[in-house]
Amino acid sequence: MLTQVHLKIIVAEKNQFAPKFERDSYTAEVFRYSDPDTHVLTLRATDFDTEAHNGDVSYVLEEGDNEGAVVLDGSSGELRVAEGLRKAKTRLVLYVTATDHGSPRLQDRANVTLHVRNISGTHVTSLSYFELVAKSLQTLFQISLLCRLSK
Ligand SMILES: [Ca+2]
Repeated sequence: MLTQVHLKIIVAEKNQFAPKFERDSYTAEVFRYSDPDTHVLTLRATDFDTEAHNGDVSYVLEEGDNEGAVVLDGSSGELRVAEGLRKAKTRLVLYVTATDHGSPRLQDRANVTLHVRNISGTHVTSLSYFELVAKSLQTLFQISLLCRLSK
């Protein structure tokens, strides 16, 4: 008696490349009283595998002094403000991983240093040092001119 068996063999590409973050470390400043869900920065890792699972990347906030200050979107890598930011330390160091979906899974790690400011300083940081000095001198000149005129 002869039995016929059909086998289906799926050949998958090997997971050759680990995801690689654009940088080993990221730095960002964030205003302590930002609204929850405010964008902080987006982490990106590139994986050169062309097959879907091997090249798909997920992001995880692994450890660090997070204190619930930020949340990380696992698919997009976007870091956003969370409720805990208002009570966080002024400097937080977080560790994130980018892991592909291949077998075995490969990953990369990066750190994020967050400086939590108590004052919204966008108007200050948009000026250079020399612009700030020039504006300060201009203000002092105007004050001294007003003082002389009022005498
Ligand atoms: Ca890969």
